[in-house]
Amino acid sequence: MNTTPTVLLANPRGFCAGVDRAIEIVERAIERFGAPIYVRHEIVHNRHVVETLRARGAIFVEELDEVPDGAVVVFSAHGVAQAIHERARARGLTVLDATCPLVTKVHHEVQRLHRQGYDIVMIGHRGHPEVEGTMGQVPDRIHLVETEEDVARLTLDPERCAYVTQTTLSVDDARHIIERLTARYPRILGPKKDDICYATQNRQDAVKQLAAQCDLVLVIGSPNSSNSNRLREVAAALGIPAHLIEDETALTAETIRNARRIGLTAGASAPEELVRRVLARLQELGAAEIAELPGVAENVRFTLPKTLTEAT
Ligand code: 0CM
Ligand code: SF4
Repeated sequence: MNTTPTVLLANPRGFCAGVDRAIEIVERAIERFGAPIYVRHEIVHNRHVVETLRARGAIFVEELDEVPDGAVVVFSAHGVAQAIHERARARGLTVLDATCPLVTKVHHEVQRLHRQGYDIVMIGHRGHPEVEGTMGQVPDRIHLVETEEDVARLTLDPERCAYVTQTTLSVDDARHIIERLTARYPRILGPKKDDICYATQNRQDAVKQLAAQCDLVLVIGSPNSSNSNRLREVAAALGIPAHLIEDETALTAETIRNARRIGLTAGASAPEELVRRVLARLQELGAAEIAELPGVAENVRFTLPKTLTEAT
């Protein structure tokens, strides 16, 4: 089949307010304190973002023990357990907390529920740093649920239980798990709907619209980015072939063979610069028209930590 594919861009896509803030914290910390600045865990789950900041003087580590005494350390957007805050304090490290305020909000909720004696369910993905950070807000009585099947294995106090969620879950998967939970524990407390953030919700809505009009969907994002993986899954669940790609180098003529309408979106941690590079590559491979879908405007902005905004 000889076709000239067109490209449709999802809207919104790419950076969210929490990612903007986290990157700015690292950039400003380097300006204010000088390199090197230590960052515990990838500031956001994107290889390009990490490499760019590394070139400017950020040193990425997985454990606080790797941060030397007297250094400045930034905590990633995904948040950290209380034990890590305490260890940093005990060592006298200068901490800049880049945890997304929407993740911090869930941390506070978990602490409050624990103080009030609730058994807490955390709906999320095992091993993800946000899940470790949120569950690590309290010493006990918090249980991870990853799937609908996990709900059957819970033994909660039916009169005093509550749930919170990871911020980057699939909206549809989370709803199904919450339905199971409320069927088993009718008195369970929870947020109005879930703790999925506005950016995750909007990007999933946008990729659904996109997939409905395309025969191939490309999602720009790194393999460890939860929200980016969910975008690919949402498109695939609608029966549209969908690929998660790090950047334009993943694309060959084979990837887009027979596609007439290619949908393109980007996870919350993927820079718009990569969207431009992928578009340029698609044009090299023969794509013609490029159009952007209409979408909701996002006006969310978060303030920076005071240490970085106060005059020296
Ligand atoms: O949580 P996730 O893996 O999607 O993280 P990310 O760094 O890709 O996206 C932004 C965030 C947060 C918290
Ligand atoms: Fe915050 Fe949502 Fe962005 Fe994560 S994806 S950093 S929770 S706004």
